[in-house]
Amino acid sequence: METATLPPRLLALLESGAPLAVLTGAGVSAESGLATFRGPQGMWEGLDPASLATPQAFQNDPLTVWRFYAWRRRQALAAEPNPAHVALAAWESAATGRFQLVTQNVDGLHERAGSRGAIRLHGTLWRLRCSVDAHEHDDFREELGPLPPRCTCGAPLRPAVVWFGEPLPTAAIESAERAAREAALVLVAGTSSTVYPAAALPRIARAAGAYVVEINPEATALTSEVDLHLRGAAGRLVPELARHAGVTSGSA
Ligand code: BV8
Repeated sequence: METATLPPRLLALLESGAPLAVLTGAGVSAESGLATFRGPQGMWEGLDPASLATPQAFQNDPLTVWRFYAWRRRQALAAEPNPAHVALAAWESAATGRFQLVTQNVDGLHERAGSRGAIRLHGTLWRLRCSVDAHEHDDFREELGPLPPRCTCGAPLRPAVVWFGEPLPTAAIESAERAAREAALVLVAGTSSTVYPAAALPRIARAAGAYVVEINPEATALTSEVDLHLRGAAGRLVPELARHAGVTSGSA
């Protein structure tokens, strides 16, 4: 469906500035050239990222996991925020009502586009933490020398991301669930809706009465449960929805 023929209920929610929550996944960074997790290309040297994004992988082979994340950082540094990131940052600035961005992405592109209050469910590539006591370190710099870099306590440092099998930061998931419950409109963009507990958020919102719109060129595990599936790229559809909400700056 083109956004020119949006359902009246969605247009009313966009134009009224009703409380809005936006959940993004790796697909929102696809048009910036970053590989998605479950894309056809497999993310890294044919390895399954999910097999690398685990504490066990890090324990078994910290060097390979570090090389994976160093590659992810180089990819993210070479990427630019695309119109979806820019429109969401402009929307957050222009919103008169509640606007909450919740992202599963760790690439930092939302922040580089200007988003200030994004809830980062899965952490960030751009901070490190001790693999023993989890205290966070300064942002990563490539010239740290031999991989894996070591904490002052001697333990290997790790990226400050949430790996599979690890709990999400309590504050992040609780505030994301609250935003989902309080939203009148939820946009779910660029996610296969396969990773929990993030994938539960649109369902929490819908159960609380929200109108849920999915933005994705493909059908996903969520598609049968949303009010509207806008089949297409986030880089085109998110700015168009922002324009309907009266967001004029940024790429909207
Ligand atoms: C936990 C950080 C418990 C690292 C990531 C039920 C409840 C709770 C947990 C589970 C559960 N069932 C299973 C679990 C376990 C697991 C899980 O969900 N497994 C799945 C695979 C079945 N969950 C966990 O382990 C979570 N932890 O629950 O802990 C606990 C509690 C207490 C104590 C101990 C333990 C942790 C999950 C977080 C894992 N970390 N990332 C890193 O990034 O390296 S997840 C990783 O997947 C990324 O963050 C990624 O964003 C995320 C989700 O993937 P998507 O973003 O959706 O990306 P994907 O490639 O799948 O899809 C891209 C989509 O974009 C596609 O649909 C495509 O069509 C679309 N697209 C492409 N181009 C575009 C586009 N869309 C729009 N525009 C385009 N241009």
